[in-house]
Amino acid sequence: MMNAIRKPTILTGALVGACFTAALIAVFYLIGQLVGTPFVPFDIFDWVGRVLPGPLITFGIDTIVNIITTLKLGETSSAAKAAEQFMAIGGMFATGVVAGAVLFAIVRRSEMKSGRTVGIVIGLVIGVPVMLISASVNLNATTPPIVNAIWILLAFAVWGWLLAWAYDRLVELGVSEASTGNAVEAIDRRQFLVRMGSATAAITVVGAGVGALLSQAETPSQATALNTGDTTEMAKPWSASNTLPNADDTLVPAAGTRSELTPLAQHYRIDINTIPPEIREEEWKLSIGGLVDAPLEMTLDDIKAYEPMHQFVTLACISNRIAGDLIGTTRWTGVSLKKLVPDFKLKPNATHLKITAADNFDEFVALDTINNDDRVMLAYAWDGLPLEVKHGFPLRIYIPNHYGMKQPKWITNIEAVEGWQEGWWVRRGWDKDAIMRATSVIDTVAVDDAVVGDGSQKLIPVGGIAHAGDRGISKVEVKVDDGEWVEAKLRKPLSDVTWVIWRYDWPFVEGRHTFAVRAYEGDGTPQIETDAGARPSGATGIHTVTESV
Ligand SMILES: Nc1nc2c(c(=O)[nH]1)N[C@H]1C(S)=C(S)[C@@H](COP(=O)(O)O)O[C@H]1N2
Ligand SMILES: [Mo]
Repeated sequence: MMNAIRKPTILTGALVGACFTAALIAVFYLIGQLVGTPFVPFDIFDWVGRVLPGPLITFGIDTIVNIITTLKLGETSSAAKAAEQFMAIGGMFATGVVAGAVLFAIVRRSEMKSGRTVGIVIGLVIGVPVMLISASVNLNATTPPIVNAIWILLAFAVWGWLLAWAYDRLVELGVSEASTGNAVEAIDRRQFLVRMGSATAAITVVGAGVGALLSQAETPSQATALNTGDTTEMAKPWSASNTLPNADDTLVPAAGTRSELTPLAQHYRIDINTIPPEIREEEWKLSIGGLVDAPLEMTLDDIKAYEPMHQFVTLACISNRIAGDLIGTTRWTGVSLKKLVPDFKLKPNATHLKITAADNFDEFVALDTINNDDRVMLAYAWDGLPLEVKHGFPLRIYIPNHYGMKQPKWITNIEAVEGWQEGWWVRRGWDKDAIMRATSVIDTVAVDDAVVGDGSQKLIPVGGIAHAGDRGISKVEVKVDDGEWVEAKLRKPLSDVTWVIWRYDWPFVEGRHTFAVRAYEGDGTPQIETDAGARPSGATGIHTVTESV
């Protein structure tokens, strides 16, 4: 009657897989925080993002952004990063659930006495590719690659072994109780599952909790502290003790208009990494090679030794939607590339620089662009502080008039090449030039801030921003309902590459109204009014806001 013993089901396998995989993820997290080994779910996610075709990636990102904006989950770029992290962990968890089910299915069907070998094999079938993927994309581990490889393989092997051990235990409990009746057997099995569930849940909670505490303890709010070793003194941003260059402009923005200078903590962040590469200044060098007389290496101090330049810059992501929050303005400090390039000793046939970053992101910039525009810069500070890790510490490039996708952060290599090639996002179907579109946004209809105009007419300040790369804004117009387009007043911008703050004092009429805004570029070219999504060249269309006043 041995055959009467019920073998553990595939569903039980999925449950066992869920328990042990949750614990495995927590252990990877905790050990990562403790000793600096990779957190593999993020590595796998980043790798998948790099190998999937561009349209699929774009579709994925669009879907995430749609959900974030529809459910109003907060600032787009940080909500999106949180969503990516959640998906990364969820993906690994789901894989583990399936692995548990598969393992139980295989062992059930076979005549094997024990599933341990199959368990270890399954662990390694997953562990080996994960180890290789992590080795190829991980940017944050501080432990040697060989240690990481061994750790990942070991962890997955033990995990697979434990799945099989659970199967064997369930079988044993079945056998020992087979003679005394099914009810008792079921209770023993259930008890085992409950104990296994509690133990793995405890590991998961403790691992995740302690890991999170550790990660908070070591996150300096500024790269300064991290990279100078100086943790006692928190550097202050430039804007804390300086006035803006247009401070004398008398136009007061309508209440509720965004800050003209984006606080660093609110600047959007977009890149291909679940967690940004953390570069140590001591270990970093900028390598310059390709079509040069002799390859060159520069430290950050070498670069800082050049005469610094400061400029106010509005940066936007090409995937920013009309009135989206993937746009920000701050004060960039660095060196004009035009000043640096002669010291690269380029060969005469070099036409472009290929800029490569720590995360393998790359873009090409024409030497003509560099030589015709002093504003093209290698930047190492934002608002007077060293670049934050997520914004590209230690070095990023700025190229006026182009969306962020043309401008690598975390630069490690510059290679002089002959001829143009497609950069990272261009290869994935985005515009090869990525010239910033003219755009205008209504930030506020300041109903509670009415002013009194001529003949005691009540006026409601309406305001926002307009931007058109380095082409400037010559005029902004506002339309209420089906009225005429009326010119708004413009504030002097912080520089010729930043957004312009506009304000229109609207003669109040009670009711529900739709406000629309449009801008003209410096040379009078009107912004494109037709609605078009961000892909492939940046969103166009008119921003409208409907309010009851
Ligand atoms: N190395 C690297 N640089 C990068 C990216 C990236 O993924 N990797 N993303 C680019 C994109 S698409 C944008 S919009 C800007 C965003 O810069 P920020 O995150 O500092 O706002 O960085 C650009 N530079
Ligand atoms: Mo972007």
